[in-house]
Amino acid sequence: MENCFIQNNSLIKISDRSIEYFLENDTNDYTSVNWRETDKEKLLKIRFKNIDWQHDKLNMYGKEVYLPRYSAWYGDSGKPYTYSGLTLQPKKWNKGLLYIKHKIEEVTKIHFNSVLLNWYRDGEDYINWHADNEKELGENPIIASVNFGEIRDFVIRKNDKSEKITIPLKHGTLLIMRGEMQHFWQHSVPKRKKVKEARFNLTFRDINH
Ligand SMILES: O=C(O)CCC(=O)C(=O)O
Repeated sequence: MENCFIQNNSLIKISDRSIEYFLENDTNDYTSVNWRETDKEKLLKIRFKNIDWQHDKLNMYGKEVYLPRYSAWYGDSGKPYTYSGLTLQPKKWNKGLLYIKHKIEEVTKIHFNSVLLNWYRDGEDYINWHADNEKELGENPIIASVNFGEIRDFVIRKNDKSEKITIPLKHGTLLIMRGEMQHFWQHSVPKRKKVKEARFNLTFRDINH
C-alpha cells in the first residue's frame, strides 16, 4: 500500500503526557473515572482544561443517536469542516495541540491547519467505514493520524471489498494517508470488546475553501 505508511516514534514520554493533557480536568482524577458511565450530563459538568470534548449526535433514519466516541475539532479560524452531516467550527489551537502539530510537521514536512480529535473510551467505541473525501480536503488529501493510548486495529478495505488490511496502531504511532488513497480505499476502527482502555486519535488535515 504505497499511499499509506506508518512510523513508530520513540517519544513515549511525550505520548504519555499527551493523554494527561487530553483528559486533564478540574473535577476528578481522570485515571480512576469510568468514562463509559459518564453520560452527557455528567460530562458537561466536567471542565476539561485543555480539550473541549463533544459528544455529537447524528440523525440516523429520523432518529438522533450519539456517535460512538467523543470528538473535538481544532484549527485555524474560518476553516469549518463538514462530515457525516455535522458542521464543526474549529476551536482555537492551544499550546499542547500546537506542540504535537509542530512535531508532526517536522517529521512529514507538511503543513496542517486543522485537527480532528477522536476519543474512543474503550473497545465499545468505534468509527464506521468511510473515506476522508470531503471536498474541502482537496483532491488527494494528506492526512497525518497520530495515536495515543490503547492499541486499536485500523482497518482499510478497497471500495469493491476485494482487499482488506488490518494495521494495529500503537501508542505513539504516526500513520500517513496520502495520494489517491481516499478515492479507492475506505477505513474504519471496528469495535473490539476486549479492549477496556481508552485510545485517542488525532488526524491532522489541511482544509481549503
Ligand atoms: O481513529 C482512527 O484511527 C481513525 C479516525 C478517522 O477515521 C477519522 O477521524 O476520520
